Amino acid sequence: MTTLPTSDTICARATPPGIAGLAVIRLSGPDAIAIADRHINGRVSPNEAMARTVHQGWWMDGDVRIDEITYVVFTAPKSYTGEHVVEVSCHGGYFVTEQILTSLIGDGARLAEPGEFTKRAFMNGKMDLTQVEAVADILHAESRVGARTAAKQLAGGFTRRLTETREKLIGVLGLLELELDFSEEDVEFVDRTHLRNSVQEIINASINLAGTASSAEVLRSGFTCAVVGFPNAGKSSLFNALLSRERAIVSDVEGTTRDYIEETIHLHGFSVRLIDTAGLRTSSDAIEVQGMVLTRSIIEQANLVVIVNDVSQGLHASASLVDELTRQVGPFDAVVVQNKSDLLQSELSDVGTNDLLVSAKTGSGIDELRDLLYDRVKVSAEGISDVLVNARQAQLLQQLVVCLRSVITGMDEGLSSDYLAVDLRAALRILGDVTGEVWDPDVLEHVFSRFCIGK
Ligand SMILES: Nc1nc2c(ncn2[C@@H]2O[C@H](COP(=O)(O)OP(=O)(O)O)[C@@H](O)[C@H]2O)c(=O)[nH]1
Ligand SMILES: [Mg+2]
Repeated sequence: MTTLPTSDTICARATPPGIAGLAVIRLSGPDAIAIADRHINGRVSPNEAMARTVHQGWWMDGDVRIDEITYVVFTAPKSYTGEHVVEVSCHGGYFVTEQILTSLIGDGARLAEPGEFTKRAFMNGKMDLTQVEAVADILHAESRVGARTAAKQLAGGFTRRLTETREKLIGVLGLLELELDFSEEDVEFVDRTHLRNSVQEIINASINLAGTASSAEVLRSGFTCAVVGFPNAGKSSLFNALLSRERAIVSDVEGTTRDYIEETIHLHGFSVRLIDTAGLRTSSDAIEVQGMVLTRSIIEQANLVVIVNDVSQGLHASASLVDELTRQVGPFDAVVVQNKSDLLQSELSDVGTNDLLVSAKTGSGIDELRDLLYDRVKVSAEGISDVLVNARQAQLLQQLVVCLRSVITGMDEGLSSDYLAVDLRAALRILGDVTGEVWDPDVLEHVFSRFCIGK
């Protein structure tokens, strides 16, 4: 792998600023231990401290005691970054951490850029790009399942799969190259059916994996559910009922919700972004019209649309709205919720088993609606085991499939092994792009843009 020399020593607060029990400050680079040594006064100094054990001491600024701390020294290459690292735990709070950082900078350390510790870990071969991406996913995970899956990926789940694929491809390439060595004799001693099957297996696995990208996005960013309907259907009331608090204004004045309101609820470890939208109707009010335009774009981006129907107006009172929206934004995944069931004088004769009768006012049917949402989120996250495929990886997997399909077509057309080898080598290069073996500065910048300072 190409590495960049990292001659300087970086420092940052690894925990968020503010009042807290503890804060952690990280120092990484060739001078990390020497710099820490100048400021830590304890029974054991950082220079003498046994690596990866906790020591106690005082952080000093000249003769002034700044804070009582504990610290751990990690000597290169056995550290997160692969360099000398010192991690200092001090008391949380703005001023202590600020003074410690100031003394580090005064001694020649530089404040780290976002993600710079992890970037050094990547450059020093401590992790591949899929693991770097897993770190970002762990930091941002919007669901318990997402965090767990990202942890599996950090542990090398994706790396192992890619290594297996690479080994298979190298095996196929090796056989073809063997054939090339004997090309004079015009023999084809490699069993083409076997090769074809091996390549096809990789194609199938890559298609499946690339196909999990949208599920992974749900685990990474949460499931988006838009609450949509005619004015006064009870959208804001239903939104509040799902949140279990009065968040949106409820009123029988049509057009009350003009903007959209967003809140997150948690369903058994999944987070669901609920969006209460402006009611859809013909209006001449400019702000209300803008709200309706927004609603349409929200529908386009939502994983699920909950159509709130005022059942007192009839079971199918919102059918025209669904038709109109489908015409405007194309097909979308929706469930119809029959609200205001408390207003029904008698049982509805034509109520179907799929009709969800609720009352945002009395709370009846709300638990069933939550269960339904949970089922939908669960389904949308299916197929995920140990990898959270992101857009960058999905795109590369698709390119891999194109290359390998061309190998299969070549075999079917009876192309000679040197032609097939060209596509196989291209496929291997793509695998290298996934793991970041060959990296592009723009790709790295994109990957690290999701990191915070101190990671
Ligand atoms: N009886 C009854 N009234 C409801 C129910 N849900 C909402 N409402 C009433 O319907 C009116 C419009 O509610 P709101 O939530 O603002 O509707 P939105 O315009 O769709 O957001 C208000 O007067 C609510 O009190 C319900 O389940 N039962
Ligand atoms: Mg409303």
